[in-house]
Amino acid sequence: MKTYLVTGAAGFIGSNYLKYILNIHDDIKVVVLDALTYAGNLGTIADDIDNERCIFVRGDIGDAELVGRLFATYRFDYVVNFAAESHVDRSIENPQLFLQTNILGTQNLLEVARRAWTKGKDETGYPTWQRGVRFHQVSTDEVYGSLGVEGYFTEDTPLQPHSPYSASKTSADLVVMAYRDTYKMPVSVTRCSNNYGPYHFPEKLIPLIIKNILAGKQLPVYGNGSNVRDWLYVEDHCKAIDLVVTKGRDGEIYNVGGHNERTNLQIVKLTIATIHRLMEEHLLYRNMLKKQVKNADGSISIDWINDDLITFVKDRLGHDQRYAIDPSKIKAELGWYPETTFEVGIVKTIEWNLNNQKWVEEVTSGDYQKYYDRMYGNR
Ligand code: NAD
Ligand code: TDX
Repeated sequence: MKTYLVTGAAGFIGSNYLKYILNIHDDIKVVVLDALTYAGNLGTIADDIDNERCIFVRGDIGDAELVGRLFATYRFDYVVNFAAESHVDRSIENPQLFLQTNILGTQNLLEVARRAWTKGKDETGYPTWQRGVRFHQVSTDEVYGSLGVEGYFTEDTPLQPHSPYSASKTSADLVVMAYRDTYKMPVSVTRCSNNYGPYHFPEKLIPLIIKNILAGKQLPVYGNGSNVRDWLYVEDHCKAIDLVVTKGRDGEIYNVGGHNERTNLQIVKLTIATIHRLMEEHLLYRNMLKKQVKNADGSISIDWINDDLITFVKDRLGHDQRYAIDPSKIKAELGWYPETTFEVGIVKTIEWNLNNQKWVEEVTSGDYQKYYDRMYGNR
């Protein structure tokens, strides 16, 4: 049986990963460590935690005493580090928090793991490591900077981050690789493109657009909407991380990408058109619209769901123009490929949002913080 420390699993990708591994592996035990920042929602994983297979601990990845105690109690085989400040726009407003969490928090996890997993030294002075352990860092394609109209990021592309967020993630990657090179620590890193899917916090483009369309609000597109992102359905990302953690080679970096490049304007227009089509096809969904406009005959109008909702707003500072991943390495070594096409993934994502509007409202209203107090008091 393998024991995991999964950090940041009350957030978007971490919660999807937690559900994924609990579903596909029978013989694992997971401890979730999450600080429950504005982006962490305990309600998302309420059905998965507090049982013999999965335990939730509220805390900071930068807390050496706490992480040390967890290692001593649970003797982890794997650390999978999702915990981070993840929003580029927020990093422009408050860079320091990103450096604190993303760099120093990661280093703290590495250091506690190093102390717990090493026994002695070999004849050359390098530490000897407990067998079968692995520190996995969840990283991002943003570490590579920005592409022009052509080309792809490979694992060998030089690191050239631009935002405080991507600079902090790059620094964390470098610290992980420093532990590999200096101590021969068994580590792995995945660098992934933009994810979308269930439990995506509606400050990010796709869930924000869906939320605003359902409410009949304007859709803010930065600049002229020509920036390109490579969108990946979150479950495909979770599958890639699981493969790398369990079967990937020690010390390796793997790029994970959707082969799905779109401009932001294309994404917004496709989301509008898809919601319009779903509304046309399902009366049930029309009834779920927050903005209700009636036709003369009393039926619900959806004519207003069109591109006129788009509004071009001031561009993001230092806005990277294009990201695109070459995932050949993970395909060749581990057989991974993005299984969910964007056309299928966006319908799943919209339907999930329609069916989980209470979740969306709770995470944006801050009510979810009350959930923790209700569930756990001041533990
Ligand atoms: P998220 O913002 O939805 O979730 C982050 C989680 O980390 C939250 O639950 C939050 O409470 C927790 N957290 C924050 N600071 C913490 C701390 N100091 N200690 C413990 N927990 C803390 O993020 P996400 O979108 O799920 O991203 C997860 C990881 O994947 C991040 O490392 C991010 O850089 C990376 N990533 C994200 C994307 C994407 O498209 N969202 C793409 C590539 C890589
Ligand atoms: O309202 C918006 N309007 C808009 O045009 C928002 C929120 C975003 N955008 C643009 C900016 C980007 O070009 O859409 C694109 C996507 O923006 P985000 O959803 O904020 O994602 P991005 O900045 O690309 O970063 C995401 O992918 C890489 C994640 O948030 C990161 O954590 C991950 O590392």
